[in-house]
Amino acid sequence: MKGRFITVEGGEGAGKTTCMNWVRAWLESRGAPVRVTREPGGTRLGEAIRTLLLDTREEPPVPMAELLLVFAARAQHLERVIRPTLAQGVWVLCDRFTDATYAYQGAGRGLGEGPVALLERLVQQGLEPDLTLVLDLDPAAGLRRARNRSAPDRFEREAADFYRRVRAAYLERARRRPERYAVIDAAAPPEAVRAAVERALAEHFSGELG
Ligand code: T5A
Repeated sequence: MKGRFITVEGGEGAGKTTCMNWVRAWLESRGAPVRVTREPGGTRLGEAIRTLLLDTREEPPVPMAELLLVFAARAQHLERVIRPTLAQGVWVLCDRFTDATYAYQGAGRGLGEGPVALLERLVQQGLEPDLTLVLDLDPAAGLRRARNRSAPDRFEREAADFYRRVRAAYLERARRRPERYAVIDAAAPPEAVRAAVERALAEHFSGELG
């Protein structure tokens, strides 16, 4: 049996890292083998591309170069990690995936959905997550959380309007395909966020995991 593919998305500081730990614990407690990974990243090449994308000391890529770099990392990740892992029956839990590209490069950078959709078809050949958890949070609150934790990366230096577009894009994607997404109120206290995440997992997977 093939593994399932779950992604966690949201704006800066929405609590993805925290949420990934909850999802992993929920799956493992039900006997599902899980591989945790992230984008951009997940392979040596992908992590090198991540550094190029996030490091404020690097030359900033123009939006189209940024889009192509994200998909270059994704192509490597899919072929070397995601597809083989799923084929072994192991679940893949990924911190961000193509919804982030629609949100950040498509909406945030203003490239639109067209170029993202084109590359998605080319690179993914129909593969998409079984479930995407969207942690929804007012961008100002998310940036405050992220800045309390570490120095801002290149994306965390964008203007407020950029994050409003990112948030709106995530919500719009979830609205169009409610069966593939669960929108979680990430402004709630951690216990409430965890409960909402676990409800979404149960709704989607308890039939197959018990
Ligand atoms: N990117 C990525 C693109 O532009 N295109 C793409 O296609 C892809 C894949 C890096 C960047 O790459 C861009 C988007 C990103 O800018 P990242 O490192 O995954 O991606 O993204 P970040 O958003 O920078 O991740 P962070 O690590 O900053 O945020 P998290 O993981 O969402 O937040 P987390 O869990 O570390 O929590 C932040 C703080 O909040 C607290 C936590 O303890 C922590 O201190 N917290 C809460 N506080 C109160 N209430 C709660 N419910 C809380 N939950 C967590």
